[in-house]
Amino acid sequence: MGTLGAIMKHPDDLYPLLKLKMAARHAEKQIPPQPHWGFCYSMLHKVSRSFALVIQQLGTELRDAVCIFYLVLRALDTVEDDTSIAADFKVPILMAFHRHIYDPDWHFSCGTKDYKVLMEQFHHVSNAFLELGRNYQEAIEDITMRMGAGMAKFICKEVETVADYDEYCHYVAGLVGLGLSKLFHASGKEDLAPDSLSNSMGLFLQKTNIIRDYLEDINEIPKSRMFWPREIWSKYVDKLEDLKYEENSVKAVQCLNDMVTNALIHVEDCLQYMSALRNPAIFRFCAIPQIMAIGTLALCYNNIEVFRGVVKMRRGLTARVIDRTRTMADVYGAFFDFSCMLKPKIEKHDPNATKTLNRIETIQKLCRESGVLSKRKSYIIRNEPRYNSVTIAILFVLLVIIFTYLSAYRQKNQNM
Ligand code: IN0
Repeated sequence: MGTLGAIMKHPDDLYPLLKLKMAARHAEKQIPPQPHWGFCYSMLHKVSRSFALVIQQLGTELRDAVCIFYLVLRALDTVEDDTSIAADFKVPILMAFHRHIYDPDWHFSCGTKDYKVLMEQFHHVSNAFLELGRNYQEAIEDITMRMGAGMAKFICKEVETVADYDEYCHYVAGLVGLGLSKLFHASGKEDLAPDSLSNSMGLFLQKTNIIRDYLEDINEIPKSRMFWPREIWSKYVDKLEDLKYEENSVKAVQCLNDMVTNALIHVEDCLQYMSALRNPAIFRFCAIPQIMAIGTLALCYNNIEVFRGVVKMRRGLTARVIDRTRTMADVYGAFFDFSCMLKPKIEKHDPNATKTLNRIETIQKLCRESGVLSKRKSYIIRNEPRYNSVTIAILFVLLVIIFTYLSAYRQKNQNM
């Protein structure tokens, strides 16, 4: 559906979408003048549009540290993902990456598109890293070292069991949670969170990505590695790629539901982690991706489209999440709404129905017990589009602008 069609169907999205667009414009104008920082922030905007906006709202010192942490991790990821590099060449690079970040003369060409530029111009990231406070540097170095070693371990190892799956997700995402908690603590704005909660924050996001990206990953040429654990998919099919064939639709959806149920286990820890945050900007930075994740899981659950195309939250809903997430009440509200969206999709005959239902009801109970669920706008999509007066006014102004522009354009052409 085109943007206009989507807006007509969800008119409430219009205002947050416009606000997001203006915020993106504003953020892009604020790129620092120094070449190394300029490179880092424009790269951040290129590789992660909406996330870059939320990083932008952190105070300067923490924002710089998170920006560099994000780019170092993206670079490590680019090395891990590049299937054209032989394993015995890749492993030493991953293992030594935490030392390379101190060396502006080091660079390694790999990856494609924006990631290729990031790798080729990595000296800018190193130069910016060297300007960070020592506490920030130590946190980034430590996590990069542990993540590189973990990635290296999994280069030659498949994800067989659910324990392997948790271990892999710990290396590539749980450690990001540990690292971020250290950066927040180093900024003096937060207490140091327990590692197990920080880990769960990363696992919930990463498992959602792995579920959502099934088709994209399985169809990648050259073949990319897959992270759905054999212990789960082998209950439904003989080969992981069989899930995408139409004749296996029933099994595919059951397997998908099993994976979603597995991811839901982390929600309790994530809510606990977020409820302990005190700084409003750090809170938003952490909460927005979490709400996007539960929203994506609610969309993916029992949805065969995961095996046919792209299942993503529409841009307008993302804009609404970014616009509205400020307090823990917003988080409980969103988790409650998306759990309510998922619950009626649970079918009695699904092999994991009882387990899924229990996990959803636990989440709903936690949200209800917070005592803050009343007085809020719901995320649940209504069937009938509802037009409020602000939306009608904005639509009217937009139509007048388009009409005026088209008339002026026609007049100009007639006069020529
Ligand atoms: C992230 C995480 C992230 C943000 C905030 C708190 C976190 C706590 C623990 C672990 C991770 C945390 O968020 C980003 C979100 C992101 O990049 N979104 C994309 C959209 C998308 O669909 O990918 C965007 O373009 O906006 C995230 O996914 N990861 C990440 C990486 C580095 C840092 Cl510093 C923070 C990646 C991952 C693998 C899930 C950890």
